[in-house]
Amino acid sequence: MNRPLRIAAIHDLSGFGRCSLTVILPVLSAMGMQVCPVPTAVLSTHTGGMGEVVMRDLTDFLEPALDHYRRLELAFECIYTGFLGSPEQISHCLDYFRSYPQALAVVDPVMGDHGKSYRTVTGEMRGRMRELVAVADLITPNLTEAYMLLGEEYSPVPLTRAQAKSMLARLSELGPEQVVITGASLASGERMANLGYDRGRSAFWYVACDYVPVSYPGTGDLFAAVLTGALLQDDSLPMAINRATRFCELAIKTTFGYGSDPRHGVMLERSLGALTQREILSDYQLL
Ligand code: PXL
Repeated sequence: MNRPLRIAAIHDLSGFGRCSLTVILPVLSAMGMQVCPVPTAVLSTHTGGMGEVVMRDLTDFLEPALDHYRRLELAFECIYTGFLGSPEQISHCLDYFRSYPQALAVVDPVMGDHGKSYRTVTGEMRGRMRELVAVADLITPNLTEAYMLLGEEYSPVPLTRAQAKSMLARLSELGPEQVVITGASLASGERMANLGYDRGRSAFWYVACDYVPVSYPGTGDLFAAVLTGALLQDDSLPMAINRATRFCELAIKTTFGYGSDPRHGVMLERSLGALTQREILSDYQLL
């Protein structure tokens, strides 16, 4: 193929605060891929603590945009969904996945964090998110979203290896061959780790990272974008988790070092160059 891999990224566009499309576009471009943004909503900022947000829902944009791409006979190697503005958008995302059955189907089930739902996410959306997960090849919930998808109450108690494996396997039973849970603590002492499962290989992994006592919005989007880019570059799942974890750690520690307002997100601009390197990373562990 004499063109870069092409990804349709169905996420919101938040003007300030470095999340969703404003991090996904630069990350995947730096990794050598062409991202075609399909915005689900336009917001003045993300919804994490910056007061009254100005939001324009773009539900009625998704389907006509897909029709246009079909008329153009555009090919996509990956369809990647994230923050959605309304329950109907889930049906539209399903149409994108159906229209490109050969494309890698990545669902980041963006619904909440730290045990709570984001304010724009309704009960209906939480329920219907399983329909998207059912058709995904890969899902990337954080721990809060993993509990939501399983219909279980959130618990911040560190997971034993057996509990972590069970969660990953049960999420995979909802549909996806590959599952990655971000931001889990393990009872064996890892305060912050990303966990992965590849059903085809019956293999579980984790990559631990340094704990930083500040939480930045958009790091889940950053992680999922690097992970997707790495898989599209033919990294194995543990290598891709490794790459995404190390990059997020770099961006987070850089930002923490500057002491900037956490609500402004991570200083991606200072870290992006690292993504152009493609050395094999192999400091993942078997879970
Ligand atoms: O990073 C997740 C995210 C995406 N989009 C919007 C958000 C958030 C998290 O707060 O508010 C609009």
